[in-house]
Amino acid sequence: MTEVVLTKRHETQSRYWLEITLNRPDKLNAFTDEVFAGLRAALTEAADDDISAVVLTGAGRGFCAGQDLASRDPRIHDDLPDLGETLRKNYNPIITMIRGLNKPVICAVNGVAAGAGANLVFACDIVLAARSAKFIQSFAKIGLIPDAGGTHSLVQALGPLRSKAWAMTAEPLSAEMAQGWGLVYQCFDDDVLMDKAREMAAELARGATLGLAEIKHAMHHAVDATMEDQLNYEADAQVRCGASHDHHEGVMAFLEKRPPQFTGKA
Ligand code: T3D
Repeated sequence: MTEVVLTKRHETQSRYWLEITLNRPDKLNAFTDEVFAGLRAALTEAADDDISAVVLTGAGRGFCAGQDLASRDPRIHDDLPDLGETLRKNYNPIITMIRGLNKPVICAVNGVAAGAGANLVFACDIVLAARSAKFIQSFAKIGLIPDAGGTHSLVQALGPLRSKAWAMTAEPLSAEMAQGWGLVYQCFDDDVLMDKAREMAAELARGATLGLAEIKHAMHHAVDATMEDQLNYEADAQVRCGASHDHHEGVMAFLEKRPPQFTGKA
């Protein structure tokens, strides 16, 4: 049977990064129980200490079309599904795992990202998109609300008014519009997207991983913090970063006018 989520380890100067590919291209990589299990396993592998960066992408012409709606076909399934359970069991742990990873997660959005597939993108740390990609909050078309963290990440990125309008209209947003809205960091021509994502992953994998993880968690913390809380958080995080090998090495490399040799270790 074809594996519905693929992982590949890449090496760069004795550091490693992981490429995760959603692999149900004929169904635009829509989520089934098998995809959830595969993605959870892939993210568990991504949490390994020797992995310093992650790229998440999709096979074929789509990134991910959200929940597989064939598995919700009311003509086949008499009982109403417990959507609370499916969110708690499937979507929420995946979003929590991505946000908790102590390393950068790059999302290379190769094509359409719809429903929970779009909100999976926005749980990542760096979003790169092919110019042909589009984003759709499809939920309103089937009477649902944005899930997989969408109501949180959209409001943070767009504010409540634009978030409500986009979610209620379920209009497709082009990659370039999404970049203009601050949802995408960079857009690339389709044929170079993966090269650019891999270059960035290799660069980050060679970086000061502990510091990169602290950047990620500090930004997450800031969302619900007052300025005073955040100043304290920064001071505590900077103690951890300042004690690291990589901070010492970064400063030495600057003073000695040479490239740093980071280890990613404390
Ligand atoms: O239920 C719960 O667990 C609650 C949680 C919900 C989370 C959610 O994600 S809800 C939102 C679910 N997703 C959608 O509503 C999106 C449905 N898909 C679309 O609207 C369109 O497919 C797209 C706009 C994404 C792309 O359109 P297009 O024209 O480029 O492609 P297409 O022809 O519609 O799709 C290609 C194939 O993928 C097609 O299969 P076929 O006919 O060639 O065998 C299509 O049925 C299949 N596909 C696309 N999306 C899904 C899907 N199959 C199952 N589930 C899908 N979500």
